[in-house]
Amino acid sequence: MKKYIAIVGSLLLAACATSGANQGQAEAKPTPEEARAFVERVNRELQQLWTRQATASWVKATYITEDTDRLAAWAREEVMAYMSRAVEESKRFDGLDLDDETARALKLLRLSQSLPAPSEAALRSELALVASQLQSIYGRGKWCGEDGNQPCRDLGELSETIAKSRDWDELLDAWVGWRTVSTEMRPLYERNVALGNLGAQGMGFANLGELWRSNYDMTPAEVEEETERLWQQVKPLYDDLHCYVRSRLQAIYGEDRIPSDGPIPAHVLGNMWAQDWSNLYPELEPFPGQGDLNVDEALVRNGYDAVRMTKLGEQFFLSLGFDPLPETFWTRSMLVQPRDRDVVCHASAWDLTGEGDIRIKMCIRPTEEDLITIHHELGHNFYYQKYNHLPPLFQRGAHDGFHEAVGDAIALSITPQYLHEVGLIGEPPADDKGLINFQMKMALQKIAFLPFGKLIDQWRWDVFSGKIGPEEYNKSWWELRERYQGVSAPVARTEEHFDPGAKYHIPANVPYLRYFLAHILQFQFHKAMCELAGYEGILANCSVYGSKEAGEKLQAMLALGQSRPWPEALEALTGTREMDAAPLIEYFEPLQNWLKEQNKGQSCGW
Ligand code: X8Z
Ligand code: ZN
Repeated sequence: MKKYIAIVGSLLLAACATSGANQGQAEAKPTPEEARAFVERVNRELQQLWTRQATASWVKATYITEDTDRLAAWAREEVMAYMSRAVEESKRFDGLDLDDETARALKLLRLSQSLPAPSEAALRSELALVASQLQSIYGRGKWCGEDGNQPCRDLGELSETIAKSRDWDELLDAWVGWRTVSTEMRPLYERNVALGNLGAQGMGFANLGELWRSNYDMTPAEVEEETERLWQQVKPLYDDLHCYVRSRLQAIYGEDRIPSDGPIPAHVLGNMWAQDWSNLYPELEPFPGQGDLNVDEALVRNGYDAVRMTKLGEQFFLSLGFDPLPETFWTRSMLVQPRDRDVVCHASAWDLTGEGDIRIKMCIRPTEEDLITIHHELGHNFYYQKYNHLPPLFQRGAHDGFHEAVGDAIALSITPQYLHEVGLIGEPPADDKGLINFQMKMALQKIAFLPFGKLIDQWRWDVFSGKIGPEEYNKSWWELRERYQGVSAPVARTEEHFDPGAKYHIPANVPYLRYFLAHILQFQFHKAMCELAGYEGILANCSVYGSKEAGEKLQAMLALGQSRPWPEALEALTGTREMDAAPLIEYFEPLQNWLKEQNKGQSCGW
């Protein structure tokens, strides 16, 4: 690292001296060979720097203290500084006629940080610390009651209340309580936005949102159009689901609390952010008693612990022909919440070295939700393994939505029949009633999520561009929640609060469009793999467990990493180059027909 600073320093110095001394003489034009050598060096140095950053970041996320905050911030600062310099240096090659691979690597270099820093050292360290602190506030967050006299509860415990309680006030207390944690983030977040924008400008983008939207092999404007197009494809299905759920909740909480023509209060949907409604399934089950989908109970009854649940997930990937996870995955991952310290429980997958030290960090509980999340996280890990042979700058998903979609696509194969075969539930009924029940559960996860997945970055793009100023952070947030999700704040919110910060990805600065795209893509992957597996029948009932044909094509797609534009990767598995919600619509067709019947005579919408 030190060596590299010296080299860059002398290069810059040399350039200044030359232009000063040889007025009028053109500087030697760099050659494509130099560009290639530059990329090779950056790849080598990045692997080392990223390993240091990931290591510090892992320790901090699994052991939050002021000290680990600082250590992680320093490591991040080092990477940020390197990146600013490398990008500056790479500008020499602008306009050169380069081979595809080198040109792509240079482009990705500017896009590889979701939070680039300003080049001024003081601002860079400020940003690194702000970013680290925002995450830690989230990770440490607890609610101990209005006067601090309730037993303190962390996000896991508060989420459990939101999932299980049907008591209006108890739900409200947990919902409001968690949002007291994010109020102190507001000034830090403002700095995060201002400094992140400066960093993005240094990389050649108008603001950070433009940088994020530039990583899809399309223009930022095309990304917005594409997202809107996909949303319009699925919105009718969301509207049908919303209508049905609202009327059923009305039966529980009364018409004065759940008005017939308005949005649904956000705290009664079974999830802290109202992004996944499947915890309401017992109340919303279309045909009560037709098929037993209670996996939570079965996991407990069968003595599943975190390791066994994770092994079950690994087994699915092995059945498709993937290589097993390395031994170190099992010894170094954090699978359960430690009892003696604060950690960031939000599930994540890690690749610490770019060459095999892969892990997950998760506070696993024996629930179906966590079993699915394990498959989601393992999807990231198996992706890492498949592209580890590539240079570090290409060790990414074809786009970030691909990375998020892999594990989810596999989890779509966790059908009632599959669950039965692994001994977790009884024989599923073969009739339509069983199918509609199962589809309802899936829709409460997948369809409920879609508008949420879209609006998070809708909000951030406008925040980064300055269209939404700090004085209306919360107001604009709730406008979007209402417009897209048809969900409202259950009590008045003000600009004292900072409700966006109550969602992990805002303080952690993780772009969110990826999850929206993943929710579309995973159905494309699923359909393609089912066809490869030779499956014929209702898409929702297909499980590709054991199909080497499906596994082979999936692995071929993953092995491309980000070395090629994403349509090529998509084509490798699905034969198409477009993102398309048609497979999702097809998957849910039986349920959508059923919902339309149920909603007859209702006034839908909000
Ligand atoms: O953050 C995640 C994963 C880690 S990449 C657990 N997800 C989003 C969320 O929790 O909000 C998965 C679904 C959406
Ligand atoms: Zn993920």
